[in-house]
Amino acid sequence: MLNEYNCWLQSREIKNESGINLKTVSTVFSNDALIGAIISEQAAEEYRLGINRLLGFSPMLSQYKTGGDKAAVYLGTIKSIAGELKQDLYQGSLREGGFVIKGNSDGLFIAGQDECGLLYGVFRFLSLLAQGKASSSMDIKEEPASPLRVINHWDNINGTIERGYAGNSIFYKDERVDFQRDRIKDYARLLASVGINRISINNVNVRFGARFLITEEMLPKVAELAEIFRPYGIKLLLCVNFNSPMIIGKLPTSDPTDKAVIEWWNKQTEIVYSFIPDLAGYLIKADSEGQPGPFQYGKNHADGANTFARALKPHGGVIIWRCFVYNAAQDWRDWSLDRPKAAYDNFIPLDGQFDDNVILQPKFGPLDFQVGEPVAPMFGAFKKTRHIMEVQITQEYTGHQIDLCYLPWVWQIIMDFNTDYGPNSTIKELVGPYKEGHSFIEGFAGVVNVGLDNNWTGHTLAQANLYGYGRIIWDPKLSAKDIAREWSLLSFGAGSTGEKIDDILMKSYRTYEKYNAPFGVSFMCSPMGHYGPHVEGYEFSRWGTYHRANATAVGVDRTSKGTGYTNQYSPTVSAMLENPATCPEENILFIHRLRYDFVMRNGETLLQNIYNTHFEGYDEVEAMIAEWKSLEKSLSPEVYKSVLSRFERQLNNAREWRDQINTYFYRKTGIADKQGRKIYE
Ligand code: GCV
Repeated sequence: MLNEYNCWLQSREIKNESGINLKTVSTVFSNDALIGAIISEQAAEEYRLGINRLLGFSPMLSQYKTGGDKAAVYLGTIKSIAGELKQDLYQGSLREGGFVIKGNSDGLFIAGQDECGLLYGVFRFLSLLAQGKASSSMDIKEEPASPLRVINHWDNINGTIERGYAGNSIFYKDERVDFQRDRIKDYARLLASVGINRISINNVNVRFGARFLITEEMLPKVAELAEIFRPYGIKLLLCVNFNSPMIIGKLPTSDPTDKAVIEWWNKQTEIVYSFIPDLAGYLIKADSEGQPGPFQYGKNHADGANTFARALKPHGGVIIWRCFVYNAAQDWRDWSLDRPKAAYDNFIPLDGQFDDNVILQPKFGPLDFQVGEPVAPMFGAFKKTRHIMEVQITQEYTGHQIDLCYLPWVWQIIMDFNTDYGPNSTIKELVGPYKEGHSFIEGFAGVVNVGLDNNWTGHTLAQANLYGYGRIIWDPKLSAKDIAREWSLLSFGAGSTGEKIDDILMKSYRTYEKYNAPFGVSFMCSPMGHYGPHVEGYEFSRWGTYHRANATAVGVDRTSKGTGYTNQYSPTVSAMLENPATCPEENILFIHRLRYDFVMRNGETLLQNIYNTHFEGYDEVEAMIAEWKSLEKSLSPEVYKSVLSRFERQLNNAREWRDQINTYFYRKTGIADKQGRKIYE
């Protein structure tokens, strides 16, 4: 039965049906690189732990010696195995982190392109073994689509987590870096097992004591964290405050073009690297929601980013620069301003002006992780700028890990989105290493959903979102269904329980979407908290998040006749979105302002569709609860009860959404539900 803490790395005494004797293992490492050796050692240790976890015995590991005893399994790099054992596993070169798993009459070879590749190869082998898919004739070659596979923590130094729903921070407590070593190591293992290779450990809103993480006083503890993640091939990123030269350095300005400021960043960065020589770099939120940035000095974001880039360059570091830059003091009376246009307007004109170690990080959608948002127009449009895509694994707008919402579902939709800038320009086809003149998306950053809760994610089934994030950014061609199946097999084992659970997962996104704000209209949620409905909670606020519903119509016209947002896309995508008949219906109110009597593709009016989806959403939660209840006997009481209690809260939430949304539109229009279902006055 599921041990929640272990997530998808369950202990499970399975039968070894692979046909391979997994007991004797030779390690064929070339120990020429220090960090490489640490990672290879960890890979071998993970093999030992994994076999023990799955088969209940500890294999014998020994270093390969020419003329020594034959082993059943060999762990190394493609190069070291070719050199020592004359096994030609792969000709050519895989990407960093790639691996080969191959069985032949000489044994089973798990070989990385590099040491991280070996580590990932070991984890993939263990995963396949646990899924009953390992065999003595395996012949697998894999390489990650995304070079940068990043986790972002929004953890605060006081131990709270911005938009965190699974307990307090695993990194901080009481204004200091404070963690349980074992727990961090277990976390690093979970992340590495799905291929994560970068982690930012503090909130992008860098406030209070967190502003001093880059000082000699705090760096020793940060370096301890780096040391725990290092054997797992995961490098740290630190979020920094743009005003650090003033806050820490006591300079009169933080103007990124000022000589003293540039000098300050160079020196401070040297100090940082003296503690963590393999730091991946910095991550920054500038000119955004109260965070300082270059605009305050009349400078643009290339001026800002390049100063950081030049301080990091001598150390091999990068600056990841967020594109969540918009005017957060808007006037609802003004229909001409349109927040979703801001990121494109601020960054696309700078394409080509960033140094080669600047990586931009726009959110996947133009607004803010809303349900039913289209993919942002800057993807496919950048030609000379390195960039990655930000998504939320944490469920800020998707139910706070109280409501079930399986996110790989929407990530698959994102991956399939065709930017239509020439051939092969779907998002999944654009994911890959940067090459100038091409729009390659170098990877992803996922705002993570973990905290100190024993099951890491609050809702046990939300573990599937963390797992799925790693899997889909490694291989964007994987479907949400494949991932759900893998995850449930690993977590619950073979059999109908896991199958039913992945079936529940697969329905959950659409169900959530149905009872939420209708058809991509966005921001009908409660202000600040973002859980539950408050239909006009943001309607007269300063945040630029309006739906503008009146008695006849709802939505914002973002076509070329309206705010002109659709002009930011390639001509074919723009034309597709502009036409209500071709615009995806899940985004239709994001792009169009429609009358309630607009007839949708199923022949029903928009208003009737709003009613229908909200009734259906609630009913579907009830059905999921019934399905969950049918699993009681096959689950541990702890897991069964904790998930059930969340489903019960979800049902209340769905009821509030259903009734408040339906009543709101009924009051606006005076038009009743065709089917006569209960809508409150
Ligand atoms: C970290 C949204 C969230 C904020 C978050 C911000 C961001 O507005 O509500 O909590 O701040 O996005 O992505 O920077």
